[in-house]
Amino acid sequence: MKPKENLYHNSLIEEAHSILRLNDRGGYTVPTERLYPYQWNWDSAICAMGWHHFDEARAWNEIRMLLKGQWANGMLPHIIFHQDSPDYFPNADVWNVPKKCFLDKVEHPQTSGISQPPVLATCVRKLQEAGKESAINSSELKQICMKILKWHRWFWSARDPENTGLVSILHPWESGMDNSPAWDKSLVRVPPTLNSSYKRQDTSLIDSSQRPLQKEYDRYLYLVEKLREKEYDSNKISQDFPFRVIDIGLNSILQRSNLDLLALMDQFGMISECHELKKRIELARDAFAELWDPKHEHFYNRDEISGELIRVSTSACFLPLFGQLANDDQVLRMVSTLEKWAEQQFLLVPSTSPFDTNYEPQRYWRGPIWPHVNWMISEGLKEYGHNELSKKIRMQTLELISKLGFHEYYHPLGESGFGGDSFSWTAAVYLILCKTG
Ligand code: 9WN
Repeated sequence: MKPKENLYHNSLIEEAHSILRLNDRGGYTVPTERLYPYQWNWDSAICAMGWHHFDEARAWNEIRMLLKGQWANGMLPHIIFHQDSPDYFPNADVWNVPKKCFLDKVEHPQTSGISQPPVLATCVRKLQEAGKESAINSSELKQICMKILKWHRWFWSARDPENTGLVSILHPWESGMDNSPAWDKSLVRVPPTLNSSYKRQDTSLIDSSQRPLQKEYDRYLYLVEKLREKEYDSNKISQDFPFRVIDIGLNSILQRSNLDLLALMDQFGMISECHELKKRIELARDAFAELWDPKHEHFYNRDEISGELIRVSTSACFLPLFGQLANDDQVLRMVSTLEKWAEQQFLLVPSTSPFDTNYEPQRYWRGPIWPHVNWMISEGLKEYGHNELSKKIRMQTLELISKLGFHEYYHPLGESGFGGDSFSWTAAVYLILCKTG
């Protein structure tokens, strides 16, 4: 690794700026060239925070462009296809979202039909706190908050119709941690697609040892076909839908975003909206107790069809720290698990526990480190007063990026970077972590 003083090197900061500019497609940022040629939901929210370090106006444009994809029912899709590209599968034609889903039937960009972890409200709050008064006026900010609340309401109603406090995902892509071994057992219920002629593009761009297996893609596609058949309408998607999981990562991020949205709306005196948010925050807080396994002293995901906890330890299981959802004892247990991993020379935080039988240090979400997940865990630890571990994660992330470059994900032994390069949210996280005290 390079000596520590190089971590904040001006040339790296410049490089991070250049990557965001390189991936700018006129108001929105693609995650990386070719591999991901559209606007992705949670990538974009993180990128806005990166942009904010050197171009506030551009940061707000990122958010405006993202919100252009919002559906009439409030859902904010995981991909917005602002323009066509031959490089990605599945494209807008495969999703084939009916026009009736959109508010504006003419101008609305094509989108996918599922969502992604809703980190946007947290990013908007960070922008507002760090920004100049002039960068956005309060009436527009209020409108942005209303749109985000509409999205969160969609999660509450479409993905938690029984009002339990926890929302489900209906596709591994909705978790943003697509190929996590946490979904393996639940995916067994999902049959493969009957479409044998589709062509994946990812493995022609990236070594297949770093990407999901074909059997997983066949199931991802089956789920898209099923959702498309039901026109993405939650009233038509019956209880026998074959994949229904409580993703602890998405639920933690949603809780954190609810807290941040509450703080923003409180500034505007939006009393009834604040009341609604507070109720939901309380409900989720109580429901989270069910995701804690006292025997293993660990938070876990839950399969909604079997009702069982999914006892696979992943980086998402530490995100209750970010959502301020853990009690003191749970925080101590999480800290001690992370310290145990670190003692064994693993850099933090591997996406799957290095002690899990499914651990694969270079395959998608089955082991490698993702910088934006580290940012969230490090933030959470700091808020709980675990400054040393928070700082360790921050410094290790900066070291990885400065030593290996701006990759999509990294080997937990710090040997190499994988996936796409010149990666936008890695550049954004570098800028965020450089400025974090
Ligand atoms: C499917 C863009 C996205 C991220 C996800 C990551 C990956 C897409 C893919 O890339 O997912 O949405 O094709 O693999 O898993 O978190 O938002 O960076």
